[in-house]
Amino acid sequence: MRETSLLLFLPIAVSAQQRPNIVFIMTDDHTAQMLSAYGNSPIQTPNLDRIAEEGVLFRNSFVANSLSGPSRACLMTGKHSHKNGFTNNEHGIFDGSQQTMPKLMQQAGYQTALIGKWHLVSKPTGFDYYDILPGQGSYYNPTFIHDDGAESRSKGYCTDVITDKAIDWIGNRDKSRPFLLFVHHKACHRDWLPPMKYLREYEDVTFPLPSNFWDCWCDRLAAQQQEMSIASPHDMDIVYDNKIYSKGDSTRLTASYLSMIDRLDESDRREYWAFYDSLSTAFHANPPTGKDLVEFKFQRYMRDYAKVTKSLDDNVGRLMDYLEQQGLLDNTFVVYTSDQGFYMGEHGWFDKRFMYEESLNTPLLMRLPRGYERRGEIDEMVQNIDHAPTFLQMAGADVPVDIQGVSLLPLIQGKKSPRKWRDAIYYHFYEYPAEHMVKRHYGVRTKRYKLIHFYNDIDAWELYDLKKDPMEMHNIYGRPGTERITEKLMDRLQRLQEEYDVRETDR
Ligand code: SGN
Ligand code: CA
Repeated sequence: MRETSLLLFLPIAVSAQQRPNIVFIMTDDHTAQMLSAYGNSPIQTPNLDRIAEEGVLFRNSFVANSLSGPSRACLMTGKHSHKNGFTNNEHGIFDGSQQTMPKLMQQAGYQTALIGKWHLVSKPTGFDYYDILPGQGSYYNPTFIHDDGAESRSKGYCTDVITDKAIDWIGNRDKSRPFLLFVHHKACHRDWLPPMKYLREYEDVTFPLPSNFWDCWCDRLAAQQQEMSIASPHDMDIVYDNKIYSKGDSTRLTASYLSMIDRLDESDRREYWAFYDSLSTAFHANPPTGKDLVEFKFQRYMRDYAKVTKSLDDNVGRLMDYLEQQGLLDNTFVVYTSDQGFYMGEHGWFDKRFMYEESLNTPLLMRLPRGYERRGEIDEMVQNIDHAPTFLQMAGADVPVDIQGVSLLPLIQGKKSPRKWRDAIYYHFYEYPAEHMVKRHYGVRTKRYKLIHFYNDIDAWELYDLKKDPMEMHNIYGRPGTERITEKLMDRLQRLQEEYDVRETDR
């Protein structure tokens, strides 16, 4: 059964003109370990931190299916993947004729716009305006598809361009109605091509290795069979991912890499090559091997990811400043999140997909509009299917009963959380066999425990006690003493599957 008690919280009574605007900023693959407000980041993100300082930070913010397209479909519908139909990037085409949150927001009188990554293949529906990247888009001089179907190449770095376009849209909007604007960045997606102005940033930083960087995945079968390890030359490609290259070198991803750099203007291209040529020359003069090579790849990965993230942080600040200058900030709900979390070397990995903490979590910060009193950290478990009902309730619209998420307004309206909140979340990952080879799995996470079932190709269960083992290094499934908790979690999982109407055929 859905948590009906949460539906009893009614939106605060506000007149049509006062209804808050909503700016939803979503990045790609930006993870909480690289956002300083979360406390453990090796880089500073002052503009993002400011959102948390002036608003709220969610400690336990999760996705329903840790992959771009599926996350976006969950966002647009407020439903789990098996209900919105977009279960994986490789075979998905979003059915835009279904009920979506943007359409419902339009009906409630909001103007809606989407700028940046879309990734749902079909034409966006429910938007008064859109300007989207084709597929994953490009970092350099990116091409956009406009809502009239025309395509054109913009000049500049993708994160700057998307922010410029968002600012332009806000400036030119219909000022008589509230708005909902989705600003969807490509940053910080693979392969982490830096903006020219930060090409040389972080080069003197040595990033600490996560404590479980050399994980052997000994008691975890699916983890042993993934293809997202920094160590593996096949998974993390020295040319494509690490940008270490000399004439004549070629890997399976060299052509993709070169085509992305070719998009740069000539002078930038020269500067780009001058910088990475010098790194490549130093590498080839004294090539590291074994563990040294793996650590070298980790440092290169971290540095480039950090450069991309710094420019993202700048641009979030720029958008916030603009809202402030326009006098819009006080009546705008600003949400910052990512389509999922990411591994920054934990378990020896990059990428996402697994139901383990780093990729199940996604950052979530909010700056609240006038009248919403909550500040500081929120510990309750929330999920990306919750945005749709939250926006609808904030707009004073009804939340259709088939929406599976719950509105977050009870968590942000008052000074404290309500006494009752969800005690478990459901997760399901489908994209297999596919790139990175993470097997299909579903599971349940409670405040303290996580139970996962890898159900195709292998039939393996995993159980973690997150209090004793926050890095998920010890699969205690089947160990003596875990019988009672296993039984309870199995039962909770089954009840969640019933509540969300997951059928055998949905696997
Ligand atoms: C690309 C990347 C993958 C990544 C997927 C999905 N490979 O295929 O590493 O997992 O996107 O990412 S690349 O060679 O093209 O860089 S998602 O965030 O869009 O779901
Ligand atoms: Ca992503």
